[in-house]
Amino acid sequence: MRKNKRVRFAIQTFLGLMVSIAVVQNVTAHTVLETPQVTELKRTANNIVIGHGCGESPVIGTSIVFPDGIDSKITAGADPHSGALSDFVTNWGNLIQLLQNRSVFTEQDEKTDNSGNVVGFWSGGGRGVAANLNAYIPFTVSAAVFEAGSCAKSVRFDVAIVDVCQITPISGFSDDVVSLWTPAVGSKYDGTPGGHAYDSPAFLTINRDLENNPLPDTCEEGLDVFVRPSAAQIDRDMPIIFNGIQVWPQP
Ligand SMILES: [Cu+2]
Repeated sequence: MRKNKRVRFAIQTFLGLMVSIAVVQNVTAHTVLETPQVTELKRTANNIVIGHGCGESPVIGTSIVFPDGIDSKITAGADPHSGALSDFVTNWGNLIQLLQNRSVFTEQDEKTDNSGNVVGFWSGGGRGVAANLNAYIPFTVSAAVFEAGSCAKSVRFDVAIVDVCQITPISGFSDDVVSLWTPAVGSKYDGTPGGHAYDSPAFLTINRDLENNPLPDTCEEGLDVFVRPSAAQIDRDMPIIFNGIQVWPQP
């Protein structure tokens, strides 16, 4: 009798443990895009999905940078591509638009380059996102157009995202302070190998509309193209500027 009770207790404890492991796995999903694959020639609504806090700390802001396509690192198939992104996508630049939504954070704005093209956005302030919950930061991607004569069948952009849990200078970064969902390209926001989010950017893949914009006959399989932001661009565009003042990271 006693032994039976002990066995039952052990089984219950084990099941309880399994449930809590399952829950933990659920909430540790990385920060990603809600819709990582979109189709050429279509405007799409999307969300940055904040996956979890920095350890136990709530997220108080997030900063997002898309490759500008100007000094980005482009790979076509397995080969580095030294030409322009417009060899594959003719209208990249200003396809991203932030949608206003104060339900997660109280402040938000777009980031633009010298030509006024949107290269990213940020959102922050207010009570923040509880460490165990997810949150959506909505934005749209306007219709991309693939170069008709190119062999590109998809173009994947690395999206650099930093979830901020505590405002510090870059020298104060750690897994309890920020989650660095950035490509490791040598920027100040790379983080350290072995860090929780190291070299785990979010991805936005635009697939060619093969019906309306078929591959030229000479292309055979078609090419997958990859676009990573440069270190210089991430360093320039990642900081959050609010009313003309850099509020994160602390200068
Ligand atoms: Cu994670």
